[in-house]
Amino acid sequence: MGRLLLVLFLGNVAILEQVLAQFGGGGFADSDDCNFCEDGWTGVIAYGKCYKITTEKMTWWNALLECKSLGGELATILSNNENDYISSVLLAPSEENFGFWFGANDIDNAFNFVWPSESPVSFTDWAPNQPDNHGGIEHCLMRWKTYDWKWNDYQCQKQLPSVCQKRIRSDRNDRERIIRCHPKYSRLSGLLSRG
Ligand SMILES: [Ca+2]
Repeated sequence: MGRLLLVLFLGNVAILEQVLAQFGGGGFADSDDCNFCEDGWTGVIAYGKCYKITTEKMTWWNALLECKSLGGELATILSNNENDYISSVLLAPSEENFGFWFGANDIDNAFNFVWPSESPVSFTDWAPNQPDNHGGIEHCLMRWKTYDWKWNDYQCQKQLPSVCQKRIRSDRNDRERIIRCHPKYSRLSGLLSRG
């Protein structure tokens, strides 16, 4: 039931726009039970994800492996809201990095970008004149500080920091946990109770 409720909860976009609450940061009740993400990961329940910046610079291939070694995957970006959240909250504080790796690539078929799961990339936010496969050797997605963190296809062997993701931890008590941990969202209880 809890999982069903969470699915219903995650499915109501209009309400979810109001609950872009960060987990793992300030404003979260000081209880282990309220940690939807592991230490060092920042979560957004609306996207069902926890994110982690991997500051060590590495190739896209190694970033893919690094995220897997952390129990996650190189991050996907599935909507404009998620795109904005990542740039404004996760990337904006970066002063020294001009780009971050994400999971999309067109290694198999130029200009046909897919996520690591092989699912096609639907939402995009390319920088002007991108993707351009410059020199015929740009096949991995980076978000580019130069262009307000818009997207650029880039050489996979370049060394960049990256963003990993995991699913948020969920269980049958999600509804109660969400309301308890974020009392200001208690108005959601009516919606959540429909399940
Ligand atoms: Ca490019």
